[in-house]
Parts: sequence; C-alpha cells; structure tokens
Amino acid sequence: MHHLVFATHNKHKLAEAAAILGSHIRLFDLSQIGCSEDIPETASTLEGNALIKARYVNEHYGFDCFADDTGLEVEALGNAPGVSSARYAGEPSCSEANISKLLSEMQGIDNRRARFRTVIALIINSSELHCFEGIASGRIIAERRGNAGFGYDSVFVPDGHQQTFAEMPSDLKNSISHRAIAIGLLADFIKDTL
Ligand code: ITT
Repeated sequence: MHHLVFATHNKHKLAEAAAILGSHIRLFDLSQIGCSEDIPETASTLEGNALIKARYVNEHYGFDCFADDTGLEVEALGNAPGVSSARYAGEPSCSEANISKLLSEMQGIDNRRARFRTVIALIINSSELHCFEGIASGRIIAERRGNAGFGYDSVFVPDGHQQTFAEMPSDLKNSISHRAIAIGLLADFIKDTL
C-alpha cells in the first residue's frame, strides 16, 4: 500500500480526501508524521502556497506529499479575496468579519459571479511535481443563508442550485465542491501512477 502525506492539520479535509482516494492509499496528516509547525504560506498565488507546503514536508520529512490551497475569486473584485481569503478582513482569520467585508465591498454591484478555486500540489519521487485544480462556479448573494459548512459558504450559491453551500447537506456540498473536484483529479492520477 502506498503511503502519502496530506500537508494539513485539518481532520475534516483529511477524512474527505481519504474517502475520495480510497483504500489503496494510506493517508497521513501532519500531526501523524510529527510535524506540528505552522508552515508559512507566503506566496502570492494559490499554486505557490500549495507548493510551499508540499515541498516543506517532502524536504523535511522525506514523504511523498500533497498540499492544497483554496481561495474565493469574485469577478467584480478583480478575483479578490483570492489567495487572501482566510485573512480578507485582517488578522486573526475570522469568517464572520470576512463575509461582512465581502458583502459591503459588493454593495451596489450587479455582477455577483464568483468561484471557489482549489489547487493541489503533489510531490512524488522526491522531485516530481504535479498540480490539480478544482473550480466551483456560482454567485455571491446579498445576505447570509444557512448554518452548515464554513468560511464563505453562507453567501455562495453554486451554479445549478438554489441553496447556498451552507444550506446543503454536507455530502451534497462535498460531491460538487472545488476541493472534491481537485481531489478527484488527484485520485485519478494516483490510480494510474502509484
Ligand atoms: P489549512 O489549515 O489547511 O491551510 P485554511 O483555513 O487556510 O486551512 P484553505 O486554505 O483551504 O483553508 O482556505 C482558505 C480560506 O478560503 C478559508 O479560510 C475560507 O475562508 C475559504 N474557504 C476555503 N474553502 C472553503 C469552502 O469550501 N467553503 C467556504 N469557504 C472556503
């Protein structure tokens, strides 16, 4: 069985990825390999940050590894908050403050188009790099709806649906989300390669 590290401390992300990757991959998160440090995400793109995290684990711990980074890209705001989504309203990271800032920036703007974009960087065999992208397109509504999910879920309605991500059952969100699409592409690649 192939061993692979997912460079995250987030157990929900780990479980979601493990379910999609299937039983022929043994998946470990950062705490399971003894990595408790917060890997600095200093790049100016999602791709750059995913690569920093994957490379850090590969260089310091020697494992095949993948890492993800996600941003909300709003068309009328020039794709902001993008790579700054977690800290859009400043430090410390706070979803409520981020949503309030987003809604106020979008007041009076008719173009509500937006997308979540996830990038996964995979490093295998010490240096081989592969990237996978998942996009969920939709629109930003004017007021919060729903209590499930996290981040910007309560103001994002994906195309083809009436509910926000925060109003959907989690298994529905997890079957159409940006992260699920990116992990699905990773899973296809791994099935053919490892
Ligand atoms: P890590 O510890 O794994 O880095 P993070 O909180 O930085 O987790 P991400 O890089 O995946 O999470 O996402 C950055 C921000 O984008 C996150 O703080 C949320 O505000 C937002 N976001 C990401 N995925 C989302 C989703 O599925 N629904 C709503 N908001 C999301």
